[in-house]
Amino acid sequence: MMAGDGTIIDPRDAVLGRARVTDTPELEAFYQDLAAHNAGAFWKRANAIEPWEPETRYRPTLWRYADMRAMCMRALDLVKPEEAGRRVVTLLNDSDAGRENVAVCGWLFSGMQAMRPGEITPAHKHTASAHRFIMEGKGAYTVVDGHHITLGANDYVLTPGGCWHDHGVVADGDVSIWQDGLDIPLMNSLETNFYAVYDQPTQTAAFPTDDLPRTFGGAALRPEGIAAWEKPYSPVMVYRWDATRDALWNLAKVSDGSPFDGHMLRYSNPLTGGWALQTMGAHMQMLKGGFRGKAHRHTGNVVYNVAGGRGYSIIGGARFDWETHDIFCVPAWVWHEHVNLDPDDEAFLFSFNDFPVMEALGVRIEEAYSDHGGHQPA
Ligand code: 1HN
Repeated sequence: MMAGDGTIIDPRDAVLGRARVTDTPELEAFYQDLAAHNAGAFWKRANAIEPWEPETRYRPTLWRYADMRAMCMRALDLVKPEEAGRRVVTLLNDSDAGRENVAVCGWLFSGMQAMRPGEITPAHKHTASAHRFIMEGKGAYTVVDGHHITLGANDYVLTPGGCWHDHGVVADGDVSIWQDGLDIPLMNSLETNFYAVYDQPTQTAAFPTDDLPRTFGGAALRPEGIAAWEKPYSPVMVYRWDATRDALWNLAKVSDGSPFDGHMLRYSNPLTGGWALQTMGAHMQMLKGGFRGKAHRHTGNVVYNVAGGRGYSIIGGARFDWETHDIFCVPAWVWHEHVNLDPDDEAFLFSFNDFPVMEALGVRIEEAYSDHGGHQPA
């Protein structure tokens, strides 16, 4: 329903407890006087700022790898990483909010970073946390607070907020493309983002190569006799694809998984079982051949990267077909369900999210879709 002044009226607002004031000439004059005093009548805006349920300003959006890979290749020719700082093609949510906030979805930033063999991105740090999913390439590495970490396709790697980091690809490697995820929109909304550049172009490794994943990456095996890890993020730093896939296969041998997500593993901090970073979480999920998930919705935003396979997701009632390395997002409180189109082979979906923020604030809420046998009308 539309009021005379163009505001949307929800019929549910015609109840005691909701704002339903009829404006009069005296009230209009009052509103003008309030405005002149940097004040307003709460009841004019109460229903808009207290929606009955979350109303996202973001839209489900899909980026095809075939297109975006070509854009990365063009960026390779057009700018040097030293000039660009980071040669990143930003993924902008298809909404005014996405373009304004430079957000892929909600509190999350994402981009695709491309690097040639022999290139480096200069060392820097920021309050915002980053994590990355390696889409293709050989010989890529990152250095995080002096820890040199080698990277391969489908690995997931952390750059926690406040850590110095620089990246590169070794001279005899391949062009590497990875997806970056950052909590930049959150940090900027909280007005907490600081940035600094390192006094050298790159860090000198201060520890043996891959020391953190080799020390802490033993799944249930926890090292004794070494200094306690006091930091608020996971010490594993990089989660290898082979181990992740094997863990999913093992899980599928003994469990049916979730009706919504199939078999799904959290990239966790092994010391706490919680999320690897304080502000962003990540998962790898496996949809078995022919899997057809049920629909649900939840608070928090999720950005997916198809690690392998072919299928589609119905998000807010619209179908998005995907294949390997396509990226798509599910905004907060939007119904979604996933389907693997291959009857025989698994599909793998990497995803990252802002669930740790939702949990820390006590607002992680989920609901299953109950109509039509749990599926959105197509
Ligand atoms: C950043 O530090 C990197 O270090 C990539 O690779 C993308 C996007 C926004 C802000 C910082 C990187 C980024 C970023």
